[in-house]
Amino acid sequence: MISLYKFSSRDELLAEINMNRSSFLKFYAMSSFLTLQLLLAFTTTTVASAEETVDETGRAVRPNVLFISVDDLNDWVGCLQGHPQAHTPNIDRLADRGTLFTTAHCQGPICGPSRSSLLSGLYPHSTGVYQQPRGKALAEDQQHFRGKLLPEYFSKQGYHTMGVGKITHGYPEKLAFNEYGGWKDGFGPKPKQGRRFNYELPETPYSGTQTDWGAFPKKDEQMPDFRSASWAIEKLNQDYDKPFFLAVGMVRPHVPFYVPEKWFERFPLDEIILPKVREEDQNDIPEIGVKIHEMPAFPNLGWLQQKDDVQFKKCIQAYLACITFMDHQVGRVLEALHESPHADNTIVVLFSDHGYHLGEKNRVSKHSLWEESTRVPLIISLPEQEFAQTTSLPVGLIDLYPTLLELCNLPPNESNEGVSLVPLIQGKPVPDWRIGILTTYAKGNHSIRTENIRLIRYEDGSFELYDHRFDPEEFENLAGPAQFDRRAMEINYDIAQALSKLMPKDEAPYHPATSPAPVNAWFEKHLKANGIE
Ligand SMILES: [Ca+2]
Ligand SMILES: [Ca+2]
Repeated sequence: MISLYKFSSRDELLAEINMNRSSFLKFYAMSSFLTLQLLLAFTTTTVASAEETVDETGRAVRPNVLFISVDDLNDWVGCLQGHPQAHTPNIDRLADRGTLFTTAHCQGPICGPSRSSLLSGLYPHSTGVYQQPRGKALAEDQQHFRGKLLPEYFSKQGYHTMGVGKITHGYPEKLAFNEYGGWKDGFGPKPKQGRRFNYELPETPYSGTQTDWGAFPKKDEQMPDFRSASWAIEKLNQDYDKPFFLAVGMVRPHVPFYVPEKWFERFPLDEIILPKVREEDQNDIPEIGVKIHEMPAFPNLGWLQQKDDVQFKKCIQAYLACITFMDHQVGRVLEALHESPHADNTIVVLFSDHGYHLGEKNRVSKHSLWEESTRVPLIISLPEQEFAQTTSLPVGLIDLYPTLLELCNLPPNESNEGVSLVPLIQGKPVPDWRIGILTTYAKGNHSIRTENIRLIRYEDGSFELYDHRFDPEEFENLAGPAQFDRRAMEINYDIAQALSKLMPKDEAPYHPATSPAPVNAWFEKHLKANGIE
């Protein structure tokens, strides 16, 4: 039985919004505050000349950056408590000495749009990269991307930039970095002759997937993430005559969920805790919401649940195993930094490009405007920071670009559309902080996430509205059909209207680099209608 919607008036909505505005950082230890101010002293220095590397106190004016990007990792990390069995001791330790952003969301819920947004500092609706780009075609775009990505900016400001593994999507890594360590084997290695262990692709005209799960290959050393970590460790053990920006792009837990057997052993199949799902969850969402989110090539809930959830359990087990494997590789890199001469002047940032559904909303995939797809882990740890802090103010990956420039005392990039997170890291009052953060999936279809509320607005004007204080799984669409009395419906409509004002009014046409391959029938029509064929 659904109770009346929780805002009884517009004043309560305003109160919600004001609560956002007046929220301050929640310190685990207030006594840490002064320490943090001291740590951050360097960020308040005016921009120094390229030659100056330390200030009068010997502190690095231009600290190094270790930029760890994880692929398709949702909130199943210990510090975000997205799954009770998630085991990520290394990421959690980083959060213990950094700022953990608990309401962090991607700007595009698939790789290409998310990465092109965070690396360019531009929203998808500004560049038109709403869907995956073809090949490396974004390099042809002089206006938004060519020479303008975050590591390229650092390079122009005198940094030595290095990258390894998956960082860009649709843009050549060799252009993006001064030194690129490669990404051999892509999302593999994979069994011979296209063999799969658990999931066979169904017959469908739509985009396929590498989705499958199993214990493979035999050794960690065969995994791209192991090699990426080793390359990064080697780089951390070298000396540099310039500050460095080192990007490490982990590919697990991206599909296929393959890692060596030993990573599965921690998660016995009969002990696996399944995520909360409802078979009829999509009954209360608008028709376009069902169609836009259909994934015919991907596993659905019915398939996962057959024979007493056997594949459901295996899928969760494998995703958890992949996360712990990836966390171990991250741990190797962090340990190397800790042991290196760069430990006391390197900022560490760790994030995922978007989240992932594991059965929720009838899907094992990203590609959605719901919480599981949009929420990401985001941690920023300053040099020598020894304590944890969290903030639940809404932030986005788009904020990374201006944040890192400010933390490194580099001049701001005027084209950046995100907001520097430095005031949040410094614990300053931020009365004008944004109310909600935007995610876009297909032109004209957006979501706004505040600290407590998610609004989705589709291109036909229909809404979904969720209140996370009472419904963290987004089961109850409060803008759903006829579930409320008239008064509640009116109030919900007002809230949706108010929040939808935060969505973009002007949207760029689809980028010419957009790949024409549709994931479903809705996208087939939509892309054609937008001139992408
Ligand atoms: Ca991804
Ligand atoms: Ca529902």
